[in-house]
Amino acid sequence: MSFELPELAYAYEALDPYMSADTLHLHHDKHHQAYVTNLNKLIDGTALASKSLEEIITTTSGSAEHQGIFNNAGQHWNHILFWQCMKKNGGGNLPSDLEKMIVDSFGGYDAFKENFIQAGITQFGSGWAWLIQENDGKLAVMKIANADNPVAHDKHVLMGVDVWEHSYYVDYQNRRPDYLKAFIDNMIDWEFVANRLKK
Ligand code: MN3
Repeated sequence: MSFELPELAYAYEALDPYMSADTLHLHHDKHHQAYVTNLNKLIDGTALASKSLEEIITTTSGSAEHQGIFNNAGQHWNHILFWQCMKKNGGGNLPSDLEKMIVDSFGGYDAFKENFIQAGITQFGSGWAWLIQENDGKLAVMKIANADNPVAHDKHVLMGVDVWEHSYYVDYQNRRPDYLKAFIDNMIDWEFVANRLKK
């Protein structure tokens, strides 16, 4: 089986001005495509070629020999979710079940937002910030470096944001905090996030 780049569910202009069409073309069509192309090349003819993306990630996690496969598979998974977390006219009110869980877990929506933005800011270099649901049902924020992936840590992700420079430099230059704030306030598809809650 070979992996394919999924099309975006929205137009390249849909997130403008918070994430420009230029950024989406570069990030989706070039960067994400490169992860998919590299992954397919690296697993071709190996036992991994018949595995699911999640199986490839968990199988290759921590293996120095399979670092390249892990990186490209992890980034393919991360980006698939990232694109789904956003929509045109995103942000705004949260579905009530998700809002209640955020208040219960963080003390309030503002505290969650501060916590999530700080995770994104303090991820040194490249990486990701995630909102996850722990096994006890509570929500938490986690950050991971580079191409690491929440599946490899057995974490259930609700949503996440790419803080590699390719995700924001065209639109925000070095202002990563502004990008993170715009992601939360203007880009997140909260219905999609709420639908990922484990009941
Ligand atoms: Mn990226």
